[in-house]
Amino acid sequence: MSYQQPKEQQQQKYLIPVKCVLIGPTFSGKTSLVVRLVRETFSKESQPTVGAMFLNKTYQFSTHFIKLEVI
Ligand SMILES: Nc1nc2c(ncn2[C@@H]2O[C@H](COP(=O)(O)OP(=O)(O)O)[C@@H](O)[C@H]2O)c(=O)[nH]1
Ligand SMILES: [Mg+2]
Repeated sequence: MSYQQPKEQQQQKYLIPVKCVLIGPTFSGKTSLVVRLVRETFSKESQPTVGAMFLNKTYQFSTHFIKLEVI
């Protein structure tokens, strides 16, 4: 009988973290781009970001998981 790893450990094995930093002038659309990508929403009334904003989203490609971390 073969030992089966828990699902989370299996996913961890195939997890590829990708970090992405958006840099640009105020009001150039950085926050909107990240929010659109991660939450699939867009608001015309976005508030200026104080400090840094951090969001992440995981995509699955076959057996591999790409964890995109955007700041
Ligand atoms: N028309 C249009 N407006 C956008 C677009 N992206 C962002 N905006 C608007 O531009 C303004 C600044 O966007 P924001 O994401 O806060 O910019 P940030 O300061 O770079 O984070 C907001 O009022 C957004 O609604 C876009 O692709 N098209
Ligand atoms: Mg912003």
